Amino acid sequence: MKLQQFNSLNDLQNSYNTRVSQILDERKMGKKLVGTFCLFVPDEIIFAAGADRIILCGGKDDTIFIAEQYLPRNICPLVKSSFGSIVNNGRSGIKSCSHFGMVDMIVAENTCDSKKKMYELLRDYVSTYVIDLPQRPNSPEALKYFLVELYKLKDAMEQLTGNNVTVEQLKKEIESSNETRKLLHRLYNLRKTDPPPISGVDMLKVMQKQYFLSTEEFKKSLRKLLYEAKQVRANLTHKPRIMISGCPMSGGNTKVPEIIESKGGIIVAEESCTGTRSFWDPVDEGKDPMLALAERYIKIPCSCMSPNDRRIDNILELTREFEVEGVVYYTLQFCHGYNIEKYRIQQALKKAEIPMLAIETDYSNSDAEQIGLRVDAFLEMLS
Ligand code: BJ8
Repeated sequence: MKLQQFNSLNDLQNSYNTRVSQILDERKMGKKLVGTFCLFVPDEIIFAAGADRIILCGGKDDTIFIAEQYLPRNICPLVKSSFGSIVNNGRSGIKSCSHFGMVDMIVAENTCDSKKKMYELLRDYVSTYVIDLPQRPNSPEALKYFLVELYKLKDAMEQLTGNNVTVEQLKKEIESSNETRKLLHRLYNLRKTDPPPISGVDMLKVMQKQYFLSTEEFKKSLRKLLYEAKQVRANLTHKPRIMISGCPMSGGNTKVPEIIESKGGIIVAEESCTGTRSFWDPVDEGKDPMLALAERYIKIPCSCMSPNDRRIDNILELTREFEVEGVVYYTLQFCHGYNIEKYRIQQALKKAEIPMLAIETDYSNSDAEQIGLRVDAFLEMLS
């Protein structure tokens, strides 16, 4: 299935300049822009304070060499690419995306070691606020602690914007984000058919825009895409149904899904932060909004959490729901959390009789051929 089949996808692909102009206009009107790197930062609080937000996770190779002047080489490419883009702004011949230089504040989070140490360096370039994320999600103390952290974030956002975050505004933003989550569920439901109407590469490109566009623009695109995807008449060719599980694939990084689909597989779901983890659970609209946010966000099964059995349960549930025939376990080089979790996940999948292929890679293309050979063999085994 090619990107050009959906006009809405073309619009999404071409949305960069429009979004940058929108931010420039907002800034002229005094609106603040917050940069984020992670799903644990609740957008709802940022929006309720009247600020806009944009994701700063880098998925491109070209700023990594800049980051390596400051950071060790043996940390994950996502951290290096992001840091390189921010530090680079206006300093070298490499052209970073301009939105990296537009944020008034970064709201970061203590997750993996690479990220949290990188944030310490970022402070020299842009105001950086870090949420202290408790990492034992099942303990009641952790929830209480996280709730206090979210109240502190609310205070920081009020200070940044000069606006009060009201309960009404929070509820409105929660409803709006839940609406996005519902639209994404509807889109993912279409992928349960055989074959699905949308390729995994296309779906990833949609997901990479989730935290880049404003929520209204993103929802508009999702509605259009849903309409178009429902019109697709599926041909009857079955392809091996693959789920990707692991590290996020930030904007610019589509290497592995492209290889899988060029070799004849079809990706039907992504258990990742550029997939189901970002929208699967809604925020409870019947509760106090701050508590409901804390409860929802602390449950995100990132590998920084311990224990993280919730992630294994989710993976197994997704394999059943999407009738997955094989899992490609994707880790970025030097991402220890996801790399170590691979063992238990492989054991769980083995028990469920679902084959798994582990791929560890970076943002370069130097290993593309070798990955292609391994994917070929994996798909052949599945068919
Ligand atoms: S909630 S996955 S977005 S932290 S790949 S930087 S984990 S060493 S991106 Fe993440 Fe939030 Fe977790 Fe999601 Fe570290 Fe691994 Fe790099 Fe990672």
